[in-house]
Amino acid sequence: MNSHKQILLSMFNELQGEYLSGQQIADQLGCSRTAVWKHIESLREDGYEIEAIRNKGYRIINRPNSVKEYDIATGLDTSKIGQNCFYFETVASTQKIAHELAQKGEPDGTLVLADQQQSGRGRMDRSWFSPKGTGIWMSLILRPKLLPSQTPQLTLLTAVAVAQAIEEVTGLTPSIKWPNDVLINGKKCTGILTELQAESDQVRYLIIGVGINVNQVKEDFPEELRHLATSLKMISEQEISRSRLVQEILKRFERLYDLYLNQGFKPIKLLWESYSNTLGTTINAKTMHGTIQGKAMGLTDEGVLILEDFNGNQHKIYSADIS
Ligand code: BTX
Repeated sequence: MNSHKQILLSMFNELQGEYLSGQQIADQLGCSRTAVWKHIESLREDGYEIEAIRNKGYRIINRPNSVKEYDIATGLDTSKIGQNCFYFETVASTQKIAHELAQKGEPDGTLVLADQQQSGRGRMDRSWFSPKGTGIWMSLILRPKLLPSQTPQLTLLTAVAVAQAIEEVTGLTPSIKWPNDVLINGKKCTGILTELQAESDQVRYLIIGVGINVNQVKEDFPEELRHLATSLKMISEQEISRSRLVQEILKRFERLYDLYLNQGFKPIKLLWESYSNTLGTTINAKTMHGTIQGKAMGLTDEGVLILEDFNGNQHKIYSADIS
């Protein structure tokens, strides 16, 4: 059924608003006119507004802002990333599902998406607010041949892919706060969480979780997040297509991931630096061993942040909260 829906949606996409006759659909799908009608009804149940005119056919006049498998698959311009996709209405956390699927052997590039998370997680056991129908809550399974110590580079790479995609789809100007927050106008619209399973010196698999506030309005956020969080809609003042943004992220991610696997972290580092709002500024880095204050000087070629304290000593920051 889903693949039929996907073919049907691709046909509608190609026609760009023209009518598609019942007979054309029946021929393409190899089914009866009654079955065509059932497929159309099923799309309507999913929120598609479809006009039906006798002797002309069907035309989509409005699409739901959903991120179901076929919303992502229709028009997805990647060869691997996101081609294998699992969608859920409500989950505890897409990270948890992605771990389960990875353990069952789902391949590199598999995507898990949910419309809502009830226990979305952030770094260090923090929670990630993931309300229904308005955001992008997704986890990507990757199986790169990397050392566990290299994996933070993929978090940085993901932040670049998200920033590029937001720029492309919304025209907004995002910045990246080391290591993993994508901000707009200084407020957090995206969080990235990388988790891995590794055997001694080799990554078995990696799960990159991305949470993006897309179409929330201010009142949708709980009081305690309102001063630090924002959504793309709140800044751009327009409703953003979630599936279009997911597709753009997957496309950008695939390009950067290929570049990274072929040329290493250096080209990614340059891109990351071009979006950074951290470099050159004085920051507090709260690490597991205490807080260091100083100037963020840059990234090493491995993606580690270099902080110079007021005595001129340089510190390598592998993991910290920055303020
Ligand atoms: P983080 O630890 O950098 O950020 C978590 C902190 O961000 C929270 O303590 C809270 O202050 C704030 N916060 C919580 N929810 C939001 C929100 N919606 N918008 C802005 N700020 C918020 C960042 O962790 C990593 C987040 C990854 C989320 C994705 S969603 C898909 C996947 N599944 C899952 O459970 N997590 C990831």
